[in-house]
Amino acid sequence: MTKTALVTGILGQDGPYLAKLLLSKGYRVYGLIRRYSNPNFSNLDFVGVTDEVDYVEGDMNDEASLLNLIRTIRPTEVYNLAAQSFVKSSFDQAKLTTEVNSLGPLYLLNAIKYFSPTTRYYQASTSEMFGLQHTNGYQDEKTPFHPRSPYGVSKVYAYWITVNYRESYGLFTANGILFNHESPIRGKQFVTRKVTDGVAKIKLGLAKEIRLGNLDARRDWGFAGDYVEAMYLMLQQKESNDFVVGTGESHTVRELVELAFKSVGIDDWKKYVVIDPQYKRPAEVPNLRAKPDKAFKLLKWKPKMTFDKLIKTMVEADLERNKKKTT
Ligand code: NAP
Ligand code: G4F
Repeated sequence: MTKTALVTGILGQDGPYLAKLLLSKGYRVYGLIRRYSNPNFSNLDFVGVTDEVDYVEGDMNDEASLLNLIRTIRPTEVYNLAAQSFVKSSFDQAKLTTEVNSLGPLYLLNAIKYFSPTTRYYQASTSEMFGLQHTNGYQDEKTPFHPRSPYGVSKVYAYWITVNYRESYGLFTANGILFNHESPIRGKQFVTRKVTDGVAKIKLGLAKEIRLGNLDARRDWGFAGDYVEAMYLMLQQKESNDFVVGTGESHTVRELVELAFKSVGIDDWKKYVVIDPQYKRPAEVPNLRAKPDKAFKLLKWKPKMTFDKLIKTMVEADLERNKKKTT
């Protein structure tokens, strides 16, 4: 029997990498997209799977559309990647963020409970749930949550409703508590891509500066292509479980900036960076660093791409894309 997967958030960053992985394993992949006059398939084009995905229409805010999809497709697995995922915007659009990120997962879980209880469910949980909390400088599955944004708060609800439907109804549900992961198709608002795109533009003479917020924040940055493997592995386990996924290394935004400029031969990066208060947050998450021992042991998962390689790869991709604008 061909396995089927419904992937929400298929047009985002993680969706295309996950779709590619599942297709390579012989899955039929259904990708949920919202109703658009002109949907943007550029991320799927980048990984080369646009024509292999079956697109289905729905919205995380529209319960009936999700009920109907689960009832008709009855997928082997659901990967719920859809979210309002930009932390900064969640402060200004808290209600929308809560509806998509908290109620959306509830609608999907209810649909599975009523119409397809053998479907396995993956919830895209996040290290943002830890916020200020850490255990000796790290976060693992036992670290308590103290979210610092409406985004983080919305994801804590989704985390617990995912656990609750496992405990209450015996559904196979897994939370992947993923730390920051990036790639050449990362949205340009997020700091890695904002920096790599900005550096490429400066190198090519298309821009003069990059405006940034807090350079002291530390993040555990990995490669999205590695992290979707962990998502897949979580749904192949005997028992459902929750896992922290990260590299175990953290770097400041300042280090990221320095590295990106260095990769194009610019050492005096401070000339090009302007600190702009509009990019600071009402409450910051200062330090995220994963302790992914459980994933290493039970999933036998390991990140393959280093931070240096990741940033260099992103800068190179942005140089290529921006060069096209100069010709
Ligand atoms: P992303 O690039 O922002 O993609 C999010 C996707 O969600 C987009 O395709 C978006 O659709 C879709 N979406 C938003 N609202 C929707 C709605 N109402 N109905 C249907 N779809 C909707 O995010 P990502 O980086 O791929 O992350 C995937 C998931 O992992 C997210 O849930 C995120 O919160 C979580 N996560 C990400 C990271 C990370 O570092 N990347 C770390 C931990 C957890 P449109 O394209 O139509 O806008
Ligand atoms: O790249 P960011 O916007 O990512 P953030 O807030 O860590 O959230 C991302 O990772 C989470 C996992 O931990 C996901 F759940 C979430 O969906 C998203 O994918 O910001 C990273 C850091 C922050 O501390 C921010 O304050 O960079 C700092 N920063 C400094 N200047 C900036 C900027 N961030 C952005 N986006 N833009 C700046 O100009």
